[in-house]
Amino acid sequence: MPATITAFARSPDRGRGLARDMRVRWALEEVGQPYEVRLVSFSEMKEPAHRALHPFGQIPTYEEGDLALFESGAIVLHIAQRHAGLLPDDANARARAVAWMFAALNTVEPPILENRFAWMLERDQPWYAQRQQVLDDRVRVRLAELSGRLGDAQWLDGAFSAGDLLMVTVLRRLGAWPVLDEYPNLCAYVARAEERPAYKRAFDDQLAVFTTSAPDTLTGKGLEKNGDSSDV
Ligand code: GTB
Repeated sequence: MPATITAFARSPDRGRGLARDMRVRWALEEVGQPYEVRLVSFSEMKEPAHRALHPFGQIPTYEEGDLALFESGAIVLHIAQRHAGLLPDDANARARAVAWMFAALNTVEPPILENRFAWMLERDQPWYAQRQQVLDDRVRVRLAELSGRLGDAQWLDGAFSAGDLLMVTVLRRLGAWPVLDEYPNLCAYVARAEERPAYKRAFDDQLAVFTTSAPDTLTGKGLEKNGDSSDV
């Protein structure tokens, strides 16, 4: 039986691959595992049936036989541990790849999300300009550090790994803010990842959900108009 994941029935990002099911789809494509997708609405996510899978009432979830998982990082790690292609065989290299997974989610993603949340939810506030400076600086510090570490390499530590997969999804959360342009090697890193056939398949599949779903009342501002202010 293929694994089943959950994704937004109507993603607020309009299929730009920013919702976290994209990480799981991409990982499954990288390791060549088939999967099924159960689409859930915002209200269904908060129902007991979904909360039994995900205590916080979110997507993505992952079901495989008796196993039910939540948290995109844990799901990607599980896939990478079960199937070849996302973690090196060498024990030390494997440990370093896992360190990059944690770095993506614990060190690089938080300042990016804080910045993007503030822009989305607080940019009309009189104090926003001052706060924005601090938040922008925090992101630039991390990007500069990451850029310095990546240097001229293709990937963060040798071959492409689950660490790169998560890092690229995190960097893509910068969205329309062109700050990444200040770090040409990071731009090239993201572009290189987006060229991977597995990435393209995952992206196309999540985009197809949006393009084939019925129009709704979303506005150009996105999540805050759609009842999902908990995370973007
Ligand atoms: N830490 C968890 C994980 O990594 O799995 C976080 C999961 C999470 O935030 N899920 C979001 C969700 O279910 C969707 S991905 N939100 C609904 C809710 O909380 O009620 C976050 C997301 C949403 C939208 C965009 N976007 O529009 O660009 C990007 C990312």
